[in-house]
Amino acid sequence: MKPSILVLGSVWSDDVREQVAQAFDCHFMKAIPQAGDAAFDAIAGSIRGVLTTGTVGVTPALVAQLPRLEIVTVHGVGVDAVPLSLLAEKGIHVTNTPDVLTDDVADFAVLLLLSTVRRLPVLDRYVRAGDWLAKAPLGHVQARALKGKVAGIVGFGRIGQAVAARLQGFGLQIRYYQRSPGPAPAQRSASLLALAQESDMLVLCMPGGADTQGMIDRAIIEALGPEGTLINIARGTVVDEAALLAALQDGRLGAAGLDVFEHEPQVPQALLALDNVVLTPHVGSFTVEARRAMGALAVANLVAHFNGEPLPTPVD
Ligand code: 8YV
Repeated sequence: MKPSILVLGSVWSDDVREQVAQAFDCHFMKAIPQAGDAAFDAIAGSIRGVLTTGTVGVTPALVAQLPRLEIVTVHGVGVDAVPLSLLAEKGIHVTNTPDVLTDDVADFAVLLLLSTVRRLPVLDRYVRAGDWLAKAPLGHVQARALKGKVAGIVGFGRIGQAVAARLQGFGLQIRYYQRSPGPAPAQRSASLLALAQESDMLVLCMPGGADTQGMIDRAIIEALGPEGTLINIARGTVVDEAALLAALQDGRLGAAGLDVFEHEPQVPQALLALDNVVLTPHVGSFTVEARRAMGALAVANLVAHFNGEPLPTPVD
């Protein structure tokens, strides 16, 4: 008999669905089931594994309803939506999908940075609206150059370093900040505030979770300044979204490219009205190739666990 697993979230491509369905008795649910969900109650006692996304994760309440749970597999690198210490206490394994998405997420960070500083969506809308034909003025659009400027990377792990390597090719000077020193010869600023003061653009690549919650606050945003650009491909929770919105509205911050939001998929209505922002729906790893590799690695972790083999990518 195939082990029963719960598959949470709405990101699954047909090939991931097929792969998991081959190996497991799968129960798909788009969101974490609410108390009193009869369909879930009927299967909860049989569930031995959960496959979930980086943002849906699992909650302590869900874990409490799954008495036979042995493993939580995250389809993504970030594990901030998973209660790691609770799962460790219960002896439940956790895995994620590092490395296979690094290049595509780093590419996306660069894409979002370029789109933001060159105001790509504004220009696209200009053509579509017939403004080019109508010879409407374009001089108010503040497209900016990258060359010779300083890019500050917050979080200098695998993704941060991959972003830095790409941005060097655009003639940007690179600095970074994280608590522990990263690999030489990259230049680490003395503090996050110093990095924001020294940089023309900040690219957020740090993990989410309690340690980084609200780290990009009003002081950091103001230090980046009226000509500065903020790019967030990390987690919405790392930014004080209200402070960001206010600074973008009144010109204390130049521009922002945002792939993640505090309460996604909700995006503050006022952000939608701004021309100095580029908004995308949490798609850093959204390529056919990365999503296929993430799916395969997630399934490989589940299969290894149920075969009693070492887990390919456990989270410590
Ligand atoms: C995904 C992510 O969007 O890797 C992460 O941490 O946030 C993303 O790659 C998500 O986890 C897809 O399942």
